[in-house]
Amino acid sequence: MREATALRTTRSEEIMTRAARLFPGGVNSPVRAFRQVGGIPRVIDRAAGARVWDVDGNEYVDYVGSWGPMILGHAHPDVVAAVQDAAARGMSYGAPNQLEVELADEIVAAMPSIERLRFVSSGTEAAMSALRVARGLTGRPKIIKLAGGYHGHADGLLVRAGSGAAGIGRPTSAGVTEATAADTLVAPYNDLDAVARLLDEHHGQVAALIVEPVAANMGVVPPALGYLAGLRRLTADAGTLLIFDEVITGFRVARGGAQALYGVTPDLTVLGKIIGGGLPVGAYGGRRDVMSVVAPEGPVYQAGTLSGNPLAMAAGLATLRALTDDVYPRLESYGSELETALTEIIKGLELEARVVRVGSLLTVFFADDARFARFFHDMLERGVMLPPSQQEAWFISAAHGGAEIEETLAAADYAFSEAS
Ligand code: KE4
Repeated sequence: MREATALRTTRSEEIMTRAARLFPGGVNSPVRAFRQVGGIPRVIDRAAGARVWDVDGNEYVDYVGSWGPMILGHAHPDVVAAVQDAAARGMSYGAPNQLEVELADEIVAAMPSIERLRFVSSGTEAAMSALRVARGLTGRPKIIKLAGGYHGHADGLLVRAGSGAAGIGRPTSAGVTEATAADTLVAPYNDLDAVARLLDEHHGQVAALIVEPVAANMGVVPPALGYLAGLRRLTADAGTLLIFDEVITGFRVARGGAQALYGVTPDLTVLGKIIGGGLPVGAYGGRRDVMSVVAPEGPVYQAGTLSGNPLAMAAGLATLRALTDDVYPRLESYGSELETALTEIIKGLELEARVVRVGSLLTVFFADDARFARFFHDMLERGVMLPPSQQEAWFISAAHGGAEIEETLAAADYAFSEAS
């Protein structure tokens, strides 16, 4: 492992100075700004396998993985070649193409609950559209989300739990009206009674409940035993559609996603990240009858200039085809070894921290953000790039192997001792 010398960040600083003049917070997505951890965001120059290099030439073992898409590792040769081939045939047609059909076939084969789907260009678009389908199909106005669940930045989903644990939502963002937020009900995650109460209080009013079947936007929080099956039962009894937001878990926790891992079938599934192989893709899909309400077949309108873009389809298709059966046991084995070793270090130091993992998603929870920030920078200085937020998951890829876990644990040995 490289001794921690203060890494050169000259070029990152120069570029971030220009970026600050051009973008709010100098970034195109807030979490990249390092606001929770402080310091200079590293400007990435290139990535390959399990590693990224910043513009100052510093190398890092990467656990951001573009927030999930890079499950094969960066610049996988099959994916790069597929995108190059597609680009040479034209960047975008705005017309049906064979690649979107091929990718949809792979998704439908992996997730039988999806009989038909629609591609869009982000997870946000997919979640927003799935909720519109549910409202269009049921004619009901309300939706339920779980506190701490993140489903993209559509207005009705930027809502936190209002006063008390469950009830009418309150906007989490300026620009979202109270009226919009009022149609979003919020319950604590892993609390079936709170959901039952909301469905009862708003009888016949709730179009859908949307849930991350493994929460990964408050750090990794697995569903309590029976929770997902309980949601399935409660929503079915209430005539409410159950939407699994599998933007992170889809093709990650299993090829068939969390719905396969936990054996619970949603009415609609929201996908993104991995199915685009790093290019902008989202999708929503479900039973034939549910999706029949979507234009041009039905009255629910949804459209997109770059939906089904051939390059994005090619990247997603190459990714899913490379996600062969042997990949998941490898992800599980790396994740398990990392979790065990990190837990051992924490125990030895009697540190107030704990590791939570589901497959290749892992979070180290600290008692407070300050300790997390210190840990983050101690790891960064030692060549390990973690998500710069305590509310995110570490994303392990199939390219992570012996060298990466050795460097990660050597850095963690030091960083945990500093945090203790
Ligand atoms: P996008 O619109 O960012 O493609 O997807 C939104 C979304 C939907 N559902 C889940 C479960 C998600 O995790 C996300 C986006 N994830 C975040 C990080 N956890 C993206 C990173 C970012 O916002 O920059």
